Amino acid sequence: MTLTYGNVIPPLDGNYHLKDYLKVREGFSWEQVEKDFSWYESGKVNIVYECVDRHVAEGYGEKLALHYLHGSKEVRCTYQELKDRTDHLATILKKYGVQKGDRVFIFLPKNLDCYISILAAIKIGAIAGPLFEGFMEESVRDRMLDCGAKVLITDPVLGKRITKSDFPDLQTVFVVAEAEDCTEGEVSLYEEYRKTRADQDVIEWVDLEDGFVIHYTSGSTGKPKGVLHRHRAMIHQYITGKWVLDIHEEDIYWCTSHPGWVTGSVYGIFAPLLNRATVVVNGGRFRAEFWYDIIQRAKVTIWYSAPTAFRMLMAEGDEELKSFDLSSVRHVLSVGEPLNPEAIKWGVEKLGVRIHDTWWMTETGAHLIVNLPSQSIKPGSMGRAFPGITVGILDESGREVPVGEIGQLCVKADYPGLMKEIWNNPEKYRSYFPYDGWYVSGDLAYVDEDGYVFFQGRNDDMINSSGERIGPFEVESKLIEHPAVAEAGVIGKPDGLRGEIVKAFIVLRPGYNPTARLLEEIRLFVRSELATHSAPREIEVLELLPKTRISGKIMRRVLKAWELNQDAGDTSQLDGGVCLRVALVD
Ligand code: 6R9
Repeated sequence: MTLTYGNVIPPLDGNYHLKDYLKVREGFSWEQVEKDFSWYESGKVNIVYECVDRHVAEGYGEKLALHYLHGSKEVRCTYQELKDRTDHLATILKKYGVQKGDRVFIFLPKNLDCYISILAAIKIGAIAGPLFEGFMEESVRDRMLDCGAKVLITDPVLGKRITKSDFPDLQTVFVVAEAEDCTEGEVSLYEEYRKTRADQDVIEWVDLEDGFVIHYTSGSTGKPKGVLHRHRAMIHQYITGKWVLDIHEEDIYWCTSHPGWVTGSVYGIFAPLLNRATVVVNGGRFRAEFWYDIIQRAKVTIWYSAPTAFRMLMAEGDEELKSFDLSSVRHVLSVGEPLNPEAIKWGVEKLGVRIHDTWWMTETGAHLIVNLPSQSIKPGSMGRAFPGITVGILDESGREVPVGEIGQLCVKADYPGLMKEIWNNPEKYRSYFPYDGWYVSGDLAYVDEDGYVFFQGRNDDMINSSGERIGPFEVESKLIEHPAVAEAGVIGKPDGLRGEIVKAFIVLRPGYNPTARLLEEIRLFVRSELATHSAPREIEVLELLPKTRISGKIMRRVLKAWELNQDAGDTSQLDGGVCLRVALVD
C-alpha cells in the first residue's frame, strides 16, 4: 500500500455507534445528549454517580470496571466493588472535614488506589488534583501551592518527595499503607479503612457548573497553570467516549496514560466509565513486551495511546510484536502530538487496524477534532470537527481564512467540555478568547475542502526559511520514513541569510551509525520527497529527544534553547531520563 500524507484510508467494516457523521452533525444538539444522564430526570448531579453508582443501580454491579495488570500481578474490581470502595474512602475524607470545593491532590502510581482516590474525592464534591507519578518535589509543590491543596493522598515512596511544612493549607496527608510505614503526622489509610464504616449515601450533589478536576499545563514560560473543569464536561466526555472511542458493552478499553495527564483522567477514567466499559489499568513503565502482553492477557479491544509510544513500538521491530496475539484489538486511537503517517501505516500493516487521531487540549476538556471509526482517514490530518463543534482557522485580526490556508486553529467557545477557569488567574483565562466567541488554541492548522484539519505546529514552533513557512511536523514525519530514523524533532535555527534554516535532531534506529554519509543521505531523502527549503540544512544525532514526562510530547522549545545556548524556560515537564544532550557528529 502506498500510504503517505494526504492519502485516504476508508473505514473498516464494523458495528459503529456513529455511522452517519453528516446527518448527525446537522441534527446534533448537546441538549439531546443530556437525556442520557440520570440527572436529566432526577436533577441530582455528580459525575461519579454517572460513572459508577448509576451502573450498580441499573443492575451492572457484577460487571468488571477496572482490571489492573502489573507484571504477573492482577487485581480486578467490579462496578459494585468500585462503588463500595469509593463510598468507603469518601466517608473517610468527609470524616476528616473535606468539603465541597476543597482541593484533594492524588500523588500515586497508576494503580487502583489512584483511580479510587480521584473518584472518591469527586464523589463528595471536592476537586481532584491528580499528579503524575514522575513529578519531583518542585513540580508537586508548584501545583499544590497554587491551588491551596487541603488534602494529599499518596504512598510511602512518592510521599517522600513532599515536605509537608511547605503547604500552609494542607490539613491531612493520607498514605496508602499501614501505620508503621507512615511518618509522623501522616494518616494510614489501611487503618482508617478498618476503623471507619462506609456510608452508602455519602455522595454530595453538586451543580453542573461546579469544578471536579484540575489539571496543570505548562506554557512556554512561567509556572504551570491550573485548568479547572466542571461537572458539565461529562456531557462532552460521555458522547466522545461513545462515538470516538466507540465503546460498546463488551469492550475492554485501555488508555495507556497516567491520570496526571488530562488524557489519563478524561479518557482513562471518566469517558470509559460513563460508557460502562471495562477499563484496563497498567502498572509499571513502558516496555514493548509488557505492553503487548497486557493487550494479549486482558484481551484489549480498544487501545488509546500516543504517537511517541507507537514510534517506540515501531522502532522495537517486528519480532516482539509477532510473539504476541494482538487479535483482540479492533480500534486504536492516538492523541497528544501529530500522528505520523508512518505510524498509521504500521498500524494497518502490523495490527490490521487504522490508528485514529484525536485532537484536543487540557483546556478543552474533551475531543474537538477526531477521526470517527466510520469515516475515512487522511494520514497527516487530525480528522474533522466532532458534531456540535465549530472549528475556525483565523488570521491575526480574527477573520476566518480561506480553505487550505494556514492560520490559528480556533474553536467556537460554546461546547460543554470547555474549562471553567484557570485557577487564580482570570487574566490568563481571558487571553484564550481574544476574538469574540472563539477559543484560540495556540496551534496552527489548515482545513481542506472536506473539512479535514491538518496540524502545522504550535504557533511558536513554525519555521520561516527564506519566506517559506515550514511546519516541523511534516519534516519530522518525512524523516522517520527513512529506515535509519526512529524519532525526529525539527526546529528553525536563526540564519543571517534565510531568516531561519531547518535543523533536525534525530534518534537513529538500533544498528545504524551516525556517519556523515548517512546524514547526507537522510537530508537528500527529505529534499527529494518534500521540497528544497524543507530539507534540514543541519542534522544532529541525539540518543534521546527531550520530551514531556507525562505525554511524551517532543519539546521543540528545549531543542531550540539548546541550539541557541539559552535558558529553556519552564522545564518542570521535561523527562529527567531523556534530557541528556548527546551530540554524536558534526
Ligand atoms: C490532550 C492533550 C495540547 C496540545 C495541542 C497540540 C498538541 C494534541 C494532537 C496535538 C497534533 C494531535 N496535540 N493532540 N497535535 N495532533 N492529535 O494533548 O492535551 O497536553 O494540553 O496538549 O498538544 O499542540 O495544543 P495537552
